[in-house]
Amino acid sequence: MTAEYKVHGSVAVITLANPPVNGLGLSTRQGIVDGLTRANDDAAVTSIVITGAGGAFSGGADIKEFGTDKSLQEPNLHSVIAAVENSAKPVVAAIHSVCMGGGLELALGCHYRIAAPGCSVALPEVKLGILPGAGGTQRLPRVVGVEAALNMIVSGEPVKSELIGSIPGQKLFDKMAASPEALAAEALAFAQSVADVRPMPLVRNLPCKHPQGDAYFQFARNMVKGMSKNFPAPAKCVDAVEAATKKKFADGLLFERELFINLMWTPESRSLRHLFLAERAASKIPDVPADTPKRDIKAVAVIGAGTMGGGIAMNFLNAGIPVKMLEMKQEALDRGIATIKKNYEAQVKKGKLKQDKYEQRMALLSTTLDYADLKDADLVIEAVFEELGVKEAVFKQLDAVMKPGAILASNTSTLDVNKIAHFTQRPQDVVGLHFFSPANVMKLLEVVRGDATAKDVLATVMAVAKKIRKTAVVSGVCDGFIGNRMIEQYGRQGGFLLDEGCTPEQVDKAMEKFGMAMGPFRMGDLAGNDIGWAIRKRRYTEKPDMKYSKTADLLCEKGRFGQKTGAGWYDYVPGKRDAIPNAEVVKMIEDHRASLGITPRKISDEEIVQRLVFSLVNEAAHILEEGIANKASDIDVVYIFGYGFPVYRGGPLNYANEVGLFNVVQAMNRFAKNPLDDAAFWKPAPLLAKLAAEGKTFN
Ligand code: T1G
Repeated sequence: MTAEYKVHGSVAVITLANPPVNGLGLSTRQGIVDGLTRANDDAAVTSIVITGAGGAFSGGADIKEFGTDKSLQEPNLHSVIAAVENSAKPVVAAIHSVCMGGGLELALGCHYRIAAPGCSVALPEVKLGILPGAGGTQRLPRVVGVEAALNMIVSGEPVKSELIGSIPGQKLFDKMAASPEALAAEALAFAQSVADVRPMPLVRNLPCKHPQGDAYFQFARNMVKGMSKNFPAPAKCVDAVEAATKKKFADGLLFERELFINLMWTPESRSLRHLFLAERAASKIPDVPADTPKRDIKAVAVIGAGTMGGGIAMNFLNAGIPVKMLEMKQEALDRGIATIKKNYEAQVKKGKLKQDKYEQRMALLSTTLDYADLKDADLVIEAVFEELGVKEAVFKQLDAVMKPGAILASNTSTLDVNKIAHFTQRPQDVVGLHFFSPANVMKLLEVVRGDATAKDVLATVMAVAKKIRKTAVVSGVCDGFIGNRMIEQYGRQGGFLLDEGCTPEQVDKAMEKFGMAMGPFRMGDLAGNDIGWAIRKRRYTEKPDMKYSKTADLLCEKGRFGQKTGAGWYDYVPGKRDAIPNAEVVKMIEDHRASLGITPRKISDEEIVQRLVFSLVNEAAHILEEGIANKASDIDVVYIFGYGFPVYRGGPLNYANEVGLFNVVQAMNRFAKNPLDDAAFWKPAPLLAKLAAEGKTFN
């Protein structure tokens, strides 16, 4: 049982003990009910305390149980809370650290609540595409008021216990403990003090009204419209809280339950729950145990003060880690520092960063022109020109000066990390840290594991990633690692679609309607079309049989590299990001098409989306087969956090699972028959073909 029972004097204490956050899984729920029965059957017991072991009161329902029979098995959370409310002896919730979701709902079912300061209190269900499903939408408004409750439920954001406890008229807590350390003793004393109080208070019996109900909820509905574009849950949260003001408690509870169950089965909620677990699973490397000793990273060096180097440095400064930046020339350093200052000053101006914090961060930054000054850094990251010869010179210098045990990382986005590692005498200390531009903003970090990379180096950089608030995914060594290798196929399909009859705008609009933050051509204009051009030039010699549309080359030959040249697939007004279609570009595409003797055809948005997204899926299946990615969910994390794939679709592989892998393969077989496409590419990867044939999904 993952709930412990112990009697202290006349108080029975039920302690939730289901690490890591006391998720209210079946055995924990059963343990609570059993503890309540024992306490009520024991004449020596006059009151009951429920609390949580370790670092949480409870993080809510056990997300890992969702979709399994266990999550439906009695006692479900409603039954547990009913058992609490029906207890003949008062039940006190002793809350600390984390009290979220079903954990807060359990506490709201208790007769009393005592909280330690510093506890994060939330109903975050909306972040999983659902809503509080065990009475939270009906009870919370009764103790903190309708508006405060709706704000908490629709935002899903945590509020500190001492803040809620200090708002006049809010009765979420009956008592605030002096400190987390004092909570246990104060809870016992408080439980004894209420042992004989009758009738015992129940939140469900409190009134729940809003003086201008209709007007307020109309306002609330308007407010959530924006966030509800692709997510049904926020609007249902409003409906549920409104029901608390209009229905009897029992009816409100039934209404909430109905909304909860309907939302649980939406693809959006499945995607969000998938991503919640996928993001956390990404930090686990199959053959690197969680307790692998990590190297101490107290000081970092960054080589290159350009856009990437400056952004990378900011991540560490933001985490309070000193950074020494090296460049070849003072003016490059000066430019780099100026850019960092400009970024911080913009944040200060927007009120996102306090002046003193800005100054503290800048104080952690130093610069040098001399490699010898880097020798004491624990981690050095190079972000120099993307050319193997340049990397070789840098890593040979590093190998000569860095102290033993320093981690040498390359920010390369495509070059072979194994080759880079063997420019040094310490390949075991070399790893790829592929940041995504802008490096101080994008959450994704591809950790590229070389053949020789030591396990403790991997464990260390994964821990550092968490410290600098990055979502890290481990990739093996291949051209383009995970994200860029897949995006190359995505880009190829975009080019073929232009040859076959689409305009850039049509493709972009179809993909943005699908939910991509940006279509492929707007994205090319943002990143710089010359980057793809350089890769294709390499491909033309390395892989002469790899088929590409030539339109992108024609565009680059006109110097239309994108926003940085003021024109790419689209035109741009200086200082603005709006993509303005350009008639000459469209004509260039039409002329090129005509030169190939292609008669343009009308291509549906559905075909555009399928060819672009399924190209990601097929390449991802190869990446999984080759062991470049450890698991399918890692690839979804890469695309959500690095490429603007829509969160509500859960990532390309989750989306393929939703479509059905059999249907994906069927579509690919159709594309393979298109003479203007790349039939060889559309041969389903063996893993994908196998899963589809067996009616299975990516894990
Ligand atoms: N169930 C199961 N495991 C959970 C969990 C949960 N609710 N919350 C966290 N974990 C695991 C997580 O997977 C990871 O596991 C470890 O804990 C540390 O997580 C009826 C139905 C609690 C603030 O949405 O917001 O109640 O990877 O890295 O940064 O209305 O986790 O180590 O194996 O995030 O310290 C509502 C979600 C559920 C809370 C801790 N509750 N969790 O943050 O650690 S739905 C939530 C969080 C519900 C009822 C409904 C955070 C945290 P592993 P972590 P952290």
